[in-house]
Amino acid sequence: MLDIQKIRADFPILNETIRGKKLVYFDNGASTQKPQAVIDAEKYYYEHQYANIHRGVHYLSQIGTDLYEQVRRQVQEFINAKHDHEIIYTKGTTNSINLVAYSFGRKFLNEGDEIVLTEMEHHSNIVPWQIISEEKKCTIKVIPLQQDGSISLEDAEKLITDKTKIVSITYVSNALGTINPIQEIIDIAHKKGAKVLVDAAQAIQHIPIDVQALDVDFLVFSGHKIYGPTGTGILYGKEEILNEMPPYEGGGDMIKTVSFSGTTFSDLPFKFEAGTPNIAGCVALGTAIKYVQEIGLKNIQTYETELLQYATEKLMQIDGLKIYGTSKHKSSVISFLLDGLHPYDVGVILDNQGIAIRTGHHCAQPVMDYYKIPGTCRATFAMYNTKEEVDILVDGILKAKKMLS
Ligand code: C6P
Repeated sequence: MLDIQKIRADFPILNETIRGKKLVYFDNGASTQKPQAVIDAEKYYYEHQYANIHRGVHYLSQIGTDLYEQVRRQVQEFINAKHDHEIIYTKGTTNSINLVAYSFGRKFLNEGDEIVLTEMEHHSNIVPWQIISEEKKCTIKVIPLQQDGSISLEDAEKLITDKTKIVSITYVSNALGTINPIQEIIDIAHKKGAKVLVDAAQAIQHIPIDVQALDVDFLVFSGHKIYGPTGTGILYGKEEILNEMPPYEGGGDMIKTVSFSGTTFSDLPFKFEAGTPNIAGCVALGTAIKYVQEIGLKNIQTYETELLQYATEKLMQIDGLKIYGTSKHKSSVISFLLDGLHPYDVGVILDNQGIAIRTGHHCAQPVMDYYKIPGTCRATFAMYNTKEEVDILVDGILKAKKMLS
């Protein structure tokens, strides 16, 4: 059982008043709010420990390096990676996927190869593959959506073939909340000799993940969606594959020797970490992960599932409201439309009541095309949200309906 009031007290922003109303924050899919401990960790680092890392012999540089590397081991433990050098720091999910698309693509993709995605992917898991596939003359195959927002394993079996080099799939759809059967997809792909990237941007904060149990080849996520700072992210990759991949960016920290006759590259993980990173952000990401671990992802998942069920039941009682994404396996996302009303107008009226939701295509335009809609209103839940807040959302929606109809 979570002590929600205790958790809420850790997040200073939840006490804010927005347009005269108490903030109800349901835009957690876009980014989660930060607990005081994370804010303090970043501040403390700048106030007391700051220097550049991996360079200096001096005390502060060594402290910074130790903290930064300690968080790498913490992430390793969090997702149960075999080695800490399989954890690459990035700027976020988008950056991680681009790194894999270009680096893996440059080495392993050839003309006629196929890349398999799903119709529910975020643009960040579509566009990098389009760019590299054009360069390498590869084909992208798309596992289609079904009406409830899920994909079928029969379709996956048909589309993943001997020609497939990589399957890149989201664990949880940001637009629909669907939890994909990633274990089954990984097994299908591996049987065909294909690698698998799992986009865990919307999963890492909700679902316990064990990369070794999944046997996944790459897993990516953003720090800012798991209560950590913006500009931080992780790429997990299996050692043997990362070792084969060429560097993505060149610069300081990723080399062993440089001369004009040739350069040799660092070993993992530094080969993929060119330039001065977001040191303070990474240190605070460690604090965010510790915060989540102390509460327990299983506890968080149980609570959020209960909240999702409550919200789904309440919202379905509103006349003219349609939920998009009704798969049996869902995470805490509710995308909806009100009959005849534009999502933007609904979002503005909710905002006037202090309720933050996201409206639009959620960077998943193919999903909107599938349903032939311009976008949705999207409420996404985190561990600090409550049933009372869901009731406020329901009242807000009823008010929006009245004002706009
Ligand atoms: N989705 C949303 O409101 P970045 O921006 O790099 O941290 O994450 C990109 C990304 C990749 N994959 C999925 C499944 C995502 O949900 C996101 C980010 C946010 O839904 C912002 S568009």
